[in-house]
Amino acid sequence: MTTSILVSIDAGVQTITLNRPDKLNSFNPGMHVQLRAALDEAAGNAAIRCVLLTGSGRGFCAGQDLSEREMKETDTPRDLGATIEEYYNPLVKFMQALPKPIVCAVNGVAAGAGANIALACDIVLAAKSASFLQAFAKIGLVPDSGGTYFLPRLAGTARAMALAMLAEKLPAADAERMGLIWKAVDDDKLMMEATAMCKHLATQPTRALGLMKQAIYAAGDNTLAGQLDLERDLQRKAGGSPDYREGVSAFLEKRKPTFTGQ
Ligand code: T3D
Repeated sequence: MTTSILVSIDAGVQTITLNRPDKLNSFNPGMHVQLRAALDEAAGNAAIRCVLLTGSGRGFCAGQDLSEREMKETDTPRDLGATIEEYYNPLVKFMQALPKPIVCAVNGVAAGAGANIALACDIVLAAKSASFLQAFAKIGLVPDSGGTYFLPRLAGTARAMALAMLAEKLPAADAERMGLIWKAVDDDKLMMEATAMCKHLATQPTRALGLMKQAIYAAGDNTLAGQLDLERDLQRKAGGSPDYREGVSAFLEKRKPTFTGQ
């Protein structure tokens, strides 16, 4: 059986590769289910301390598989809200709530929901030849999978609006310049850099990294006072962790800390 998702685990890093290259790794229900199962494993397995998401072949992900959306004029329109509710929204929510870092290595075009799922990752690296495309306007849809949330927050309303309405390919270097992603890197360095970053993250205080996600993602919706309260509460949790104890001991003993992720 061909699998839509390839999964491997090494040195605390779970690598998830979207694997429908003939369709630019676009989503069908099987790929959704397999991706979710891999992320469930990341959540439940303490040995996984970082997730790396990438795509096989020349694309990262072209969003929804449109070959499953062909319609005759007489067909009753499909309820797209139902697929969003069943698959895309739970995926984005789960990724953001996962208390471990998710790094995305965008190896080629990221279009439609594929672009926004990349933006939902915590740190995004992209090959210089990769691009981001809010393809929705081309087919009469609106950005989903968090696009209308992430784009204005990351790049500002003016850019979000033009990216959504014009549906032009945004090269990776421009995405970096606009602050949509962390870094555009040479194509032949992408996987090396992404893997090295993930291996490093997998040695870091995982619990604290998870709490950082919680704080930073809450910031967009909080007042300063609310955010300060949240930071106090999260610092209380981090301060009770074995990794905090280890970090302070290592500093005082002038040695490298060995974090367990607890
Ligand atoms: O429906 C719901 O449940 C609601 C949820 C919606 C979420 C969404 O993501 S809606 C947006 C869907 N995605 C798109 O509209 C993007 C469609 N694809 C493209 O615009 C282009 O393929 C790209 C700009 C991404 C890449 O262009 P290019 O020229 O590099 O490649 P290509 O030749 O167009 O594509 C290569 C192959 O992949 C091709 O197949 P072929 O002709 O070689 O057999 C193409 O049909 C296939 N492919 C690309 N994207 C999709 C796809 N097949 C199915 N679905 C796709 N989304």
